[in-house]
Amino acid sequence: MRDQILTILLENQDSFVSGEDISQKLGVSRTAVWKTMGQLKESGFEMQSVPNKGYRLTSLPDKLEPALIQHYLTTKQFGRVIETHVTMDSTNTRAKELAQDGAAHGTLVTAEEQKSGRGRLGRSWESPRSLGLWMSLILRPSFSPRHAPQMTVLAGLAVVHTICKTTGLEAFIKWPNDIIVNSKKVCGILTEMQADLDLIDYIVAGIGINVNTPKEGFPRELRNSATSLKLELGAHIDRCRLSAELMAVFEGLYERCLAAGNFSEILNEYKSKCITLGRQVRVTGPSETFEGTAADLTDDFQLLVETKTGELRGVFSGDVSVRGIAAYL
Ligand code: BT5
Repeated sequence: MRDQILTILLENQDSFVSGEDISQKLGVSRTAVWKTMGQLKESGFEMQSVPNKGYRLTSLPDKLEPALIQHYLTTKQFGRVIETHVTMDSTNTRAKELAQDGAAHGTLVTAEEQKSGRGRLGRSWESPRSLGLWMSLILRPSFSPRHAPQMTVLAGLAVVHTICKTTGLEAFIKWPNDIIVNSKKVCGILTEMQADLDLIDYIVAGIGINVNTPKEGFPRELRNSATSLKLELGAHIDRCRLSAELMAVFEGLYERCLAAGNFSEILNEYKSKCITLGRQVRVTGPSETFEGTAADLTDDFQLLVETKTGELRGVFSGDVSVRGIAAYL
């Protein structure tokens, strides 16, 4: 009922809604409406309540509220089911649990704070409370598991477009999973998959965006390589709007590729936003490290690196540091 009442208030922000109207619409008592208004006020929603007129929202809290996100949502499936948490170990871990239990394609898990946010290869992801978008999206695509890495590609491109649309900042992809603004990392992506030989059960696309983090919100060792949208823009950003926009852009790209039956559909768009191309890179693999110039991306988004001897080497995944970006000097 709380979310239903909140939705009514959000849809009528310019006018008053009477307690009577709400109780009739939802088939609940006036006392129940009144109690819920009290709960909403306690969770940070400010409102005017005027006798004989009713209630009107005057300000919204800086919280990832499902009803708020859904108020801005324009998607068919992405983000239509949302599970929000204040504190979590990792939204990816929770999303995998939900996916195992049959959660629908497009289900979104968010947290205000992650205690054990995960990066790739066992690394950790700093996820301070109320300052970022720490979210995991469950996808059940019907294509072959060999295309699973392309979900990182889609997520990356979606983040870049969303940042540009909502803030005007220019963001780039550091292949394969970092998003960069003004040479610093603003977002990381961790895609995990459950599949058998030729069928994907689910993919969890974990996205962490530093939204309103102040400089001192990052541990000292990350201050030269990490940034937030607020630090770059100089203005506070509404995380609910940002997440709804991200869902819309992500779904749009996903559907385009699904309709085209391939991912080359977005290859050129991706290349134009890929900051890695044409730069000096250092590739750190499980058994060796080598340097070269990032020459191109193949149709399946492999990075082609030209070594000093002129050899062209394909890199599927792994750690690629780009000289001049995110503190690789
Ligand atoms: C990533 O790994 O960049 C993937 C991060 C994915 C985080 C999301 S949040 C929602 C979901 N739930 C999770 O548990 N994870 C996902 P990687 O490329 O391995 O980069 C990790 C490295 O980035 C760390 O070793 C640090 O150097 C740096 N780092 C950690 N936290 C950061 C932050 N908040 N901003 C920028 N850099 C950070």
